[in-house]
Amino acid sequence: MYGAQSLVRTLVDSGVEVTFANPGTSEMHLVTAIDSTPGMRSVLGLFEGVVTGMADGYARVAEKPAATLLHLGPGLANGLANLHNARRASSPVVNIVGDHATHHLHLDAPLASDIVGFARPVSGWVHTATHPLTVGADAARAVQAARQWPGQIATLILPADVAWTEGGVVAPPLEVRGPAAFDAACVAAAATAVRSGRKVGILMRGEALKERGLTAAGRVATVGNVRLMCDTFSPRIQKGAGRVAVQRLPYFAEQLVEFMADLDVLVIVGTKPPVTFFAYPGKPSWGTADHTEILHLAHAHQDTVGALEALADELGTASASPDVAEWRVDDTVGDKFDGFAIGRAIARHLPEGAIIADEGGTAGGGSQVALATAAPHDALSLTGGSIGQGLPVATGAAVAANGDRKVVCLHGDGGAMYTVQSLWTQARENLDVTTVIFANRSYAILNIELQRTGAGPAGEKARAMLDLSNPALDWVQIAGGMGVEAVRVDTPQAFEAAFSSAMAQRGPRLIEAVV
Ligand SMILES: Cc1ncc(C[n+]2csc(CCOP(=O)(O)OP(=O)(O)O)c2C)c(N)n1
Repeated sequence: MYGAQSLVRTLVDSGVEVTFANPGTSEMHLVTAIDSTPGMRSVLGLFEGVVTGMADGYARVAEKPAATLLHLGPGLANGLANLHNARRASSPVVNIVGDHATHHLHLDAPLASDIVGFARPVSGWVHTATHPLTVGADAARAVQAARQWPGQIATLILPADVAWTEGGVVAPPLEVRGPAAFDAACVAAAATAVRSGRKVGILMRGEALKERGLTAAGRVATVGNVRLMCDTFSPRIQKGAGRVAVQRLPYFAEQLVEFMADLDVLVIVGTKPPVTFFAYPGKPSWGTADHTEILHLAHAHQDTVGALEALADELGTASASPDVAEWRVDDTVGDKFDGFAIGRAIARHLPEGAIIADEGGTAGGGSQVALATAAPHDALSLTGGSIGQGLPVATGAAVAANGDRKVVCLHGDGGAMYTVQSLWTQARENLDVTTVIFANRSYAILNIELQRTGAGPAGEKARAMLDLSNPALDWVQIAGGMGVEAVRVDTPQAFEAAFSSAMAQRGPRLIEAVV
C-alpha cells in the first residue's frame, strides 16, 4: 500500500465519503488511491473556489466533513475565498493539498510555494505529512481536527513522495467529541434576565437554529419579554411553516443599531455580539446600545441546544407550546417583476424539505420575506461576505442530499460569475439544483454603498466599475454551454411557469430572471 492509499482508506474509515477535487501532477497518486478505494466518491470541480465551496455546502447539510483535493499552493490559493466563507460557517472540511516530493522542494521548481502560509489563516489545523508510515495517522487526526466542535478547516499537506512510497498504514478513526458542556451559572443568569420582564433578545447561531434548538428557544419566548433573533448570515437555519420563527438581524449599520436599541439584555447563543458588516464614516460599528447588558448563554464550542433547553426548563416552560409559523403563501402573481414577485412564486412551489442556498444579493430580500411561512426548509447563507459562494454551496449541498431533497440556489448575477463552473459539476453529477439568477446586470449593492459611504459623486468610470450590462451576460447560453438547461424570463407569469416546472422535474435547471 502506498502512502496515498493509506490516507484515503483512513479517510473512508473515519467517515469521509466524498472528495471534491481538482488535481494536478503532484496528486496523481491520490487520484489512483481514490480510484482504488471503495467508499470514496470523487466530484470534480473546474475551479478550486468551486471545490472548496462545494465542501462547505456538503458539510452544512451532511454535518460531517468532505475532503478537498487541491493542487499545491496555487490550487489552495484559488480555493481560499470559499475556505474563508467555510471558516466563518464553522464547516468541517479536510483539505488534502499536494506538494512537490521532498527531494524536489529545494530546487524551487515553478509551482513551489509557501503552502503552509496559504493554509494557515483559514485552517484551525495544518500539518505536513512526512512519511508513508504515518500519513494514515495524519489523516485520522485531520478528520478529528475538522470535527472539533462546532467544526473547522483541517489542512493536510501531502508531499508527492510520501504519497507514492510504499509502506502506508491505515489508521483507525479517532474519537469525535461533541460540544463542551454548557455552564449552569450562565443558564441561571439568562433565566433571571428573562424573569425580570426586561426586554431580552436571544441571538442564535449553529445548532441552536435547527428544530430542537428553535423549539427550546420558542419555549423560552413564551415567558417574559423575549425576541428571538439570528445573525444576518447564518450557516444554516431551519425555517418555514411549523417552525419557531426568528428575526434576522438587518444588514445595514443604522438599521442594525435601531433594531437592537430597545434591548435591555442580549443573550448570545453560539455566536458573538453583533457588529456592522462595514464601517461607515461617522456611524457606529458596534450593534448594541450602551445600556444593553450582554450575557453569553453558551459559546459556539458548547452545547447551545442543551443550554436553551435548560433555560426553558428553568423557566418552567416544560409544557409550553411555542409559537410556530403557520403555512401561508401569497397567491398574487402581479405585474411587477422584482425580488418580491420571485419570492412569492418560490414560496408557492417550494417542496417540503428543500434546501435554499442564498446569495441573492439585493434581489434576495423578497424571498426572505415570502419563505418565512413557506414549506419547512433549510437556508444556507453567505457567511463570510466573500461572493461566489452560493453556486458551489448549492452543488455540495445537493451531493450531501443525495437526491432526497430539492436544492434551490438564489444568486446575484455578479456573484454567480465568480464560481460559474459549479453548473458544469451540477450537470455532470446530475444534481437536483434549480438556480435562479437575479440578472440585474449590476453590482447593485455597491451602487447603494457608493452613496452610503459618502465616496463622492460617481462619474462615468465609477459607474462602469459597478455595471454588468455591457455586454449583458447571457445566462441561457452560459448554462447551456455547461450542460444545464436554462430559460430567461422577465415577467412574473413566465417565472411562475419556469419555477413550477423546475420543481416538478429533477436535475439541474437555471432560470435567468431579468429584474
Ligand atoms: C470576493 C469578493 N469580491 C468582491 C466583493 C465586493 N462585492 C460585494 S457585493 C458585490 C456585487 C454583487 O453583485 P451581485 O451578486 O450581482 O448582487 P447585487 O448586488 O447586484 O444584488 C461585490 C463585487 C466581495 N464581497 N467579495
